[in-house]
Amino acid sequence: MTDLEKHQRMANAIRFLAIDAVEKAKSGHPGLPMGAADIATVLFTQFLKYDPTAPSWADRDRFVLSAGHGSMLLYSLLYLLGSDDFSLDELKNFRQLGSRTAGHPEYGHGAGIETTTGPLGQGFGNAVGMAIAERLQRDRFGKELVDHYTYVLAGDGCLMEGISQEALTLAGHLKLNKLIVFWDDNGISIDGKVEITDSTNQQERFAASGWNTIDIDGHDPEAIADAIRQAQASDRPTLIAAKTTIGFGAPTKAGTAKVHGAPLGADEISGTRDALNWPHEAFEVPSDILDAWRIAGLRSAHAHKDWQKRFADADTETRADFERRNRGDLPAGFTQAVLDYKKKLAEDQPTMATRKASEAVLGVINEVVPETIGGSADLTGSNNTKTPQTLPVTPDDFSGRYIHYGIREHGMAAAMNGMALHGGIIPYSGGFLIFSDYCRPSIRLAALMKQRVIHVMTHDSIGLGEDGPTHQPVEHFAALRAIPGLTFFRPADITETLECWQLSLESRDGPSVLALTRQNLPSVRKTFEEGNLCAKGAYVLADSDDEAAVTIFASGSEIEIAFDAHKELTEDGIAARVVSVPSFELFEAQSEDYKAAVIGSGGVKIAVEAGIRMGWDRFIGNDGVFVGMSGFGASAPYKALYEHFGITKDAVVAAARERLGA
Ligand SMILES: Cc1ncc(C[n+]2csc(CCOP(=O)(O)OP(=O)(O)O)c2C)c(N)n1
Repeated sequence: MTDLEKHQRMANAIRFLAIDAVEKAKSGHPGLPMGAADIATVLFTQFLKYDPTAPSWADRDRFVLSAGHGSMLLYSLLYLLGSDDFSLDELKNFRQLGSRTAGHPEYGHGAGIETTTGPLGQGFGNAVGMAIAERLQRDRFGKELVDHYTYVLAGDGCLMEGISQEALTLAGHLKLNKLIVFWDDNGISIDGKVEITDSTNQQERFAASGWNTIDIDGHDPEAIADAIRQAQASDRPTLIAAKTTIGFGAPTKAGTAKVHGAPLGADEISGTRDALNWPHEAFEVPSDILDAWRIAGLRSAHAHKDWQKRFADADTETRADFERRNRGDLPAGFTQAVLDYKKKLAEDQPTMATRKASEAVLGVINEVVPETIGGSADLTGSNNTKTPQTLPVTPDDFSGRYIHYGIREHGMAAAMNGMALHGGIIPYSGGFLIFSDYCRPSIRLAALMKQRVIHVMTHDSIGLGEDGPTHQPVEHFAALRAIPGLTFFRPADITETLECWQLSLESRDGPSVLALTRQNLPSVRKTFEEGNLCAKGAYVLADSDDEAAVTIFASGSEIEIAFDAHKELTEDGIAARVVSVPSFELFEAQSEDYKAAVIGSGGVKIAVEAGIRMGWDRFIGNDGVFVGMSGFGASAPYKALYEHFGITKDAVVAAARERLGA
């Protein structure tokens, strides 16, 4: 058997596992694995530094299947290489409940799935973050410990999605030369030929943003290997445009949209077996080919051993720091630093916007947590995410800790996911809360993947004032609270901001959004509390001596209004409480007893929040009073807006009186 024949048979093993699994599941996407099998075979058997016996080895190369619908490509590769998680039975269970082999690759289902993909373009965005993380870690720990590539397989769909523009321009600007993207250039998507909808010259597009580009026949193993070698030597990220035939080998469907996302059917499968000379039963890989794959799977064992030696030779402090960061543990001094600062705040009682509060808190955090990497989507001065510890990262210097992401919210959020997935880094960034809409697809995936990414989102309501309704979040609190697994925080003052930051950092298995104000807020937490009160999600901030006739629930900037109303009601002899609600999600996680006590059984219930009512009935019931927004905001100084929309102390007091008949 010549080398070429061997290569082709190894690639055919991928093709037929994909064909057979899709056929058995009666759904799935055989076209991409069949078309990209040659690329994957060359990459995984000759280049990818990946040891299936140590799949979480920190210095492995990352492979991201951005075109997640081609999931059977990845599952087949992992099975063939000898991964414990991807047995033949798992492949036979493709797309079934509880299998590791979900319709699209899902992070956490099995080792070797580096990220969840399916929403096209996301994987590419994640990979940019992984490549950034690699450069950052290499700068900190040296080439001896961190030196790996990030490979991506992207389809036409990934490159058509807008996120790809943000991802590729950021990667080109930062000269992420260890990022290597294969474009599976098969000219087909679901509706038919790509030419019916797009006529971009992708190579010119990438080249214009500082990429190295190479075009090859994606079925020629030598050309693929040469391209990877050239890419590895490049001082820029590389796009390898690989011309392929979707559904390669299928006699009547190859090269057409028919093979993109449906089982081939018995006749076509039999024709493909003949055409590719693969006379084996479904799911059968002949032993010589399986052996060849398993041997390829052993290829990186040496590299892994060598790395282990280098790691053992590193000094104790470096080893401990590297391991701690990769485990995701916070440094020992973190909790004490938070408490010390909280004590100081209880004494100082500063009045400031929570975005400024966040900056002050970050100054404390960044001093003791060296793995935070900050950033902003061109709103650094507004988001207050930069501190003295975080010097900018530049294309030629990754010793900094601050990324100027540019006006690329979606690319930023996707890259942050990739940085968190890579490990060793806690990414946080800044943007306007209104543009959480531009980050939402990636935030949702961070929640699905349980990744610790922290989004500082400022200018969180009509309180931002003059910029008007295009910039004023109204439905965003509710929309973010709706994402399962995301913790949405709206702190009321600097102490709550500190506590919410602490919770975000300690929340290792999920993303957080901190919604912060532009306008100044007084300190409402008057005494030092060792415990983190915000951890309960909602808590009684101001109580009444007698049983409360009125309970006012509020979050963030509206706590001030709640406080003023509480004062007036109390002075008038009406027993009232204020409940601060920094996080709906954390409140829901409390015991039933606690929740019942905070909500209270009787009395008038009023919620005040400069957003829509959705979600607040949980606290105030259907018959509670909501003082907030019911439509879009307007452009005016913020105090005028609060008056105009009736979100005032007087409105709260009047509603309470009316209900009480007092
Ligand atoms: C954001 C997003 N929009 C739409 C889809 C649905 N979808 C899945 S695959 C696909 C076509 C992709 O075409 P291409 O990348 O060329 O893949 P190929 O046909 O080569 O398999 C579409 C529209 C998706 N997964 N993600």
